Amino acid sequence: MLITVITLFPSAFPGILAYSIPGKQLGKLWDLKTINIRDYSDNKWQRVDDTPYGGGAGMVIKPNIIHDALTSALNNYPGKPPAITYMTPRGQLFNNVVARKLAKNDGLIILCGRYEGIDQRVIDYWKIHHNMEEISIGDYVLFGGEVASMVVIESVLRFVPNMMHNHTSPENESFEVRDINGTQVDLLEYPQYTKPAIWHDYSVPSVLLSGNHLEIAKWQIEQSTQITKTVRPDLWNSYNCKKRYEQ
Ligand code: 6GU
Repeated sequence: MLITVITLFPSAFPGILAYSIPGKQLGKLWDLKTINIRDYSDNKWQRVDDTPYGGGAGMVIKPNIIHDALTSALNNYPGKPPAITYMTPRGQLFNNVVARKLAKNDGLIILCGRYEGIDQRVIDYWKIHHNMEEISIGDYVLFGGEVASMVVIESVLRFVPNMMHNHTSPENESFEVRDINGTQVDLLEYPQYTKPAIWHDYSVPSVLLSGNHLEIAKWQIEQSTQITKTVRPDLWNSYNCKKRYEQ
């Protein structure tokens, strides 16, 4: 999978993505390219933004500059068109379902905005002509899309075939817990323990030392259930609705 990030801060990449499993597979199962928006500036001062029509604070990145950067990114994908996303707090909420869908593409272009935003016309144009999708990673505002793009890249990479072999599969972590029958359930992950068996007066739950795999699996699902009910009643509700629907 070739991922191209369009940003004003290309030196921020690969950043954390150079570590751990993504880092090990960088150049093998996936590649990362950055495009500096400033390289597509239309003036000798290398400015990319201007004051907003209608007034107000902040600056807006000009549409022609973003268009040229996106066009140049797209030219690196001669085959099947890549998925194109624009990182913005105004986008659809990112989650594992979106990550799995993006991972089905051989290519991904991620546009990162900064400042107050990007001229709406180039957003509209790329949504209409190239299926660009606006994605938000949560209900808070960041200074720019760069950190959000790394969040998206990490979670997408976990669904790229062969990325996780010999490591924890993405199928048994939070939101992807399996029940006793091996069916995937949308609950938070149960707690994990390792040696020593006793630490600061805290014991590892005794069932985990029992060797009884059925009892251990039942305990883990019970933990997932309790944690989800308490911390994420919204997830617990949709889990129950889905279960009822499937019956
Ligand atoms: Cl994708 N970008 C920015 N700038 N802020 C955000 C976001 C994205 N998602 C949540 N907040």
